[in-house]
Amino acid sequence: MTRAILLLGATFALSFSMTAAQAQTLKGVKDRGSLICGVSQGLAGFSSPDDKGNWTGFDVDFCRALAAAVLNDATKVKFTPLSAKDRFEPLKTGDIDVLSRNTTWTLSRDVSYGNFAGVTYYDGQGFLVRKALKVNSALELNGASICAQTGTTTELNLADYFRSNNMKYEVIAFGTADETIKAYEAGRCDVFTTDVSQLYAEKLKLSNANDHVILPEIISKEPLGPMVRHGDDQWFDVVKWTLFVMLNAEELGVSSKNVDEALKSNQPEIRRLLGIEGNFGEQLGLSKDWVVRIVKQVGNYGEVFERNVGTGSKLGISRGINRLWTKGGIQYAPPVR
Ligand SMILES: N[C@@H](CCC(=O)N[C@@H](CS)C(=O)NCC(=O)O)C(=O)O
Repeated sequence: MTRAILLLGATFALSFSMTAAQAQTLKGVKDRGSLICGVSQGLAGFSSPDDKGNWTGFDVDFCRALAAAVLNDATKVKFTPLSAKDRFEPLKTGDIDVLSRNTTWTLSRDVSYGNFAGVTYYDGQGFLVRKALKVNSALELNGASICAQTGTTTELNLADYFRSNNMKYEVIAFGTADETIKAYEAGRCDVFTTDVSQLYAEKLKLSNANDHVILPEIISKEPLGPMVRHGDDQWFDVVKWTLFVMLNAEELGVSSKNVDEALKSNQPEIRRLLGIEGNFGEQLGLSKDWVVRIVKQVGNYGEVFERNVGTGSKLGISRGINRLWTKGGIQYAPPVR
């Protein structure tokens, strides 16, 4: 009897300390004074370093928004470049606080590697070919050789698409985006395939980008979003709501340019979003003005999209389905209440 109680107590203590140890990411980031963010090894518009090691991009800005929210300083981020294949392990081991690396939300990743905090970019897989190949549709690719990257959903979708259309293909897979696009440019394969946003990014590396064309077919759903470790709900909430408030800020017309003006607004939704009313920041373990910090230092969702990948950027991608639900798109965030 006594032994059973002792055993029960020990089990309880162990499971309690494990929960406590796992639910420490927010505290860890605050104590460290910086956020460790897993990104790609270099993908224009999403996460790429310049010669001086300054990172920019859509996924980078999401990490900067998190740092603005938690540390009141968007520059306090250490970026860890990760290949597609090796991106999940550092999240599990605690080497990174968040994975913000054009990662598709799938069932098996959600179960095996961590929680997806939302969808920052709704994407889909496409194909890039040389115009000289005189192909107008992916359905004309029977027998093609195709360059793709290892450890991605890309490889899996490719197999599905060719099988369901009774077509043959040969895949040539590489470990990095650079190797893959270089192999395509060198003529080692007829086709380059990845998420369409990444086709736009990688196309910039080709010496004669105009000699290549993106085919019209989108063969998969690639909802891209940031990931956190399993078992830390507090941090999961912080990351999730950082995305939601960036979307809500855009929806309510609050941007980096007018946020000071918006602080004087008498619109209840804006007042709650900006922490003038309620204690929403505090509920997350942050400060009252956490959203003001994000919007001032990084911008709302629309500003981040346009700056990094939008029609005015080098990539020149139109918002498409990533428009807000109020503008005909599918980006929709729950309310701050
Ligand atoms: N969204 C897909 C593909 C992600 C992916 O890794 N794409 C490559 C193709 S361009 C990439 O980003 N490479 C950059 C790198 O390896 O650093 C996934 O989650 O599996």
